[in-house]
This record gives sequence, C-alpha cells and structure tokens, in this order.
Amino acid sequence: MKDWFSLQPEQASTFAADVDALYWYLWALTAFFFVLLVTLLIVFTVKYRRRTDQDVPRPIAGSIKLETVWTVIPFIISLSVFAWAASIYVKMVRHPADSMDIYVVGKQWMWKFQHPEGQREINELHVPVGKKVRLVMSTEDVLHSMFIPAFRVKQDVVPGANRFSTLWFEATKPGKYHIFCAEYCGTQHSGMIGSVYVMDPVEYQQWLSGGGASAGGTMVQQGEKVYNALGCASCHQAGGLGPQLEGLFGKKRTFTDGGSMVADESYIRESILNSQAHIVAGYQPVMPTFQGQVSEEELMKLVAFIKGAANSTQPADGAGAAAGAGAGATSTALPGTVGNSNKTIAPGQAAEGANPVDTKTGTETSRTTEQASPQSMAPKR
Ligand code: HEC
Ligand SMILES: [Cu+2]
Repeated sequence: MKDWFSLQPEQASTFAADVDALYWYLWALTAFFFVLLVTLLIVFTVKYRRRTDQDVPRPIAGSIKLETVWTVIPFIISLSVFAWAASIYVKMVRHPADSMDIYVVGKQWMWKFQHPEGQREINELHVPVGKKVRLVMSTEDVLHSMFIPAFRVKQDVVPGANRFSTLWFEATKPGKYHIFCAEYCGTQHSGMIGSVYVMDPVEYQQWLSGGGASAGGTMVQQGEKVYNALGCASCHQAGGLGPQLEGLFGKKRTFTDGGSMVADESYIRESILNSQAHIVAGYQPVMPTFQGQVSEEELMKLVAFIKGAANSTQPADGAGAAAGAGAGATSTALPGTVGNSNKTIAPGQAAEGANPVDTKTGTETSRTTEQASPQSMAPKR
C-alpha cells in the first residue's frame, strides 16, 4: 500500500478483507446506479424535450411488467447486501472458544488494558499475530467506543450495563495500528487514542515475561485477593449459603423464576453488581450487591478468578511454557488462603503464571493482603 495516500486503513485482521469487499460492493452498486440514473436523466431530458408549443405527452397507462421488474431487482440487490453483511456480522459477534481474553476499561480519557498474565497497559495494547484475541470491556464513566480501523472492528462500551462489551479479532500482520475512541466522550475525546502492537508470538512472550508490569501476579491471583478481601468465600465455600463457584463458568444456570442462562463473564458481573437479578434455583436471595464496592478493574479480576476456576483445562490464555516453575511456587503458597474453597480454585490457574518471579511476588503480596484484610479473617463456618 502506498504510504502517502490510501483510501482505506491497512488490512491487518482476518475481518479486514471481508469488510472491505462488502464496502467496495456497496460502493460499486451505488456508483452503478448513480451513473445509470444520471445517464437516463440526461438522455431522456434531451430525447423527450418539448419541441413545439403544441407538444402534448402521450398518456401513460402503467405497466405491471415494468413495475414488477423495478421492484424485484432492487429487492434482490438489497437482500444480497443484507445477506453478505449479516454473514460478516455473525462472524464478528460469535466469539471463538479458544480466544485469549484481554480486559479493557475505558475511562475519560484513556484505555486501560490488562492481560491475563497480569501485565497492565494504558493506551497501548500488545497482542500476538495469528491468535484470536477477545477484548472484554467496560467503562468507568461515560460511553466510549473501542475502534481499531486496521482490524475493521468497533464496539461501544456502555456505562451502567449489566453486561461487558466484547469484541474479537485475529491480527494477521505485525505492526503498529491506531486505536481510537469512536464515541464523543468529553472535552478530550480526541486525545483518547492509542496503539495496538501486533507482535510475532515469540516476541510477544518475551514482552509478557519482561518488565515488572505484572508484579501483582496474574489476573487470577489478583482476583483471588479481591475475592478474599470482599469476603466472598464466607458464603461461597463448601457448606456456605451460596453455590460453590468452581466450574461455574460456561455452565448453564437455572433460576428460581424458571429461566436459565449460560454463565459467561457478563453473568458473573451481574451476579456481583446486581445479585438479585437472577437467583440460582435452590438458593436464597441473600447475596448483597457489591455495586459501588468494586471498581471496574476489580470486577474484571474477580471475573477472571471465577472464570479461571472453571476452565483450568482450557488453553492457558497464551501463557508461555515458562509457567512450569511458577505453578510450583503458586500452589505451595495457596494453602495459606483463607477460604477453603479457594484452594481448589486456584491451582488450576497457577499454570497461567507467565514467569516465576512475578508469580512469586504475586502470591507473597496475596498472602500479606489476606492477613491484612479484616474481612478475609472473618469467622468462617
Ligand atoms: C451473604 C452471602 C454471600 C456473599 C458474601 C457473596 N455471595 Fe455470591 N451468592 C450468594 C448466594 C446465596 C447465591 C445464590 C443466589 C443468587 O443467585 O443470588 C450467590 C450467587 C453468586 C453467583 C452466581 C453463582 C451461580 O452458581 O450461578 C456468583 C458468580 C457470586 N455469587 C459471586 C460472588 C462474589 C464474587 C462475591 C464477593 C464479591 C459474593 N458472591 C459474595 C451468597 C453470597
Ligand atoms: Cu472515549
């Protein structure tokens, strides 16, 4: 692509070619009809112009055949646009099961990213090439919209919602691409920009394990700290008032009102913020709401923790093979955890620790936090 001029951003994801083809199809259709209509307009204007004062047009009686043709053909053309667009849309909204999840919080005026391994970034997002990446997003304040033109993806992030906004892509080309906020969100909206760095997988692993950005431990470990600090385990342990959360993620839940739902990130979010919205069958509506007590980032960590408890068998979100040593360190530290039920939650996740040093730091901090936190020391049954 020429650097000095291009009609479109670079094509850097698996969606890009599809979206562009549809775009050019629309463009070609529009151009074709524009030329056709303008040509006919000019030709007819000349051909049927009034030549003398006595000219009187022939009466037109109408033609079923002609009217059918000019109704059916545009109808079929419109449907072709619909069918094509819908097929691309479905591909975009149906999330692959084997994606690597990155958590995103929008805020006036920045994008905050957190990787499962714990690394945090602001206005910069590093992702590996050729891997399906899913962004699980929410906002701390107003409406924002995540827009990555080179990937042809855009998704609003709505405040006060019970759901996370999600978006996925698979980058196809290493490089640096723009991130925009595509929803006017205040005076510095235009400054809410950033870059995606698409890296070779090996480089990405190096980036992940390098630097102290992940000193707080993996998201699962950080989530466990929040979980303990808020005293969730007091109800959600074996024999507690609430259901045990191991294996919850991805399971179908049945509610007292007869409804049901598959437990995804948004369900866990809703369970925490709006606990009375769906009461799990067989339980009392005693869970308090944690609205206002957890930040968006803490909420995401909790979700990662609960989610991690479900699918220790899932691909470890892009974590490198370097996890081996980290796993050992983590599981030895875990029995110190206060909530009994957590013991089973965490080890499966230990494999996600990308680097032994960070993992160790994480668990050490984790232990201190637990001891320091009055709630987590609250009497357990
Ligand atoms: C006072 C006890 C209590 C506390 C504290 C509590 N919960 Fe709950 N929780 C419950 C009960 C009871 C249910 C089942 C009824 C319902 O759906 O509200 C539940 C349901 C849930 C569910 C849905 C579980 C399922 O099987 O579908 C999730 C997720 C959850 N809680 C997470 C949390 C988190 C995270 C915390 C800490 C921030 C927490 N809970 C704190 C009692 C509690
Ligand atoms: Cu914004």
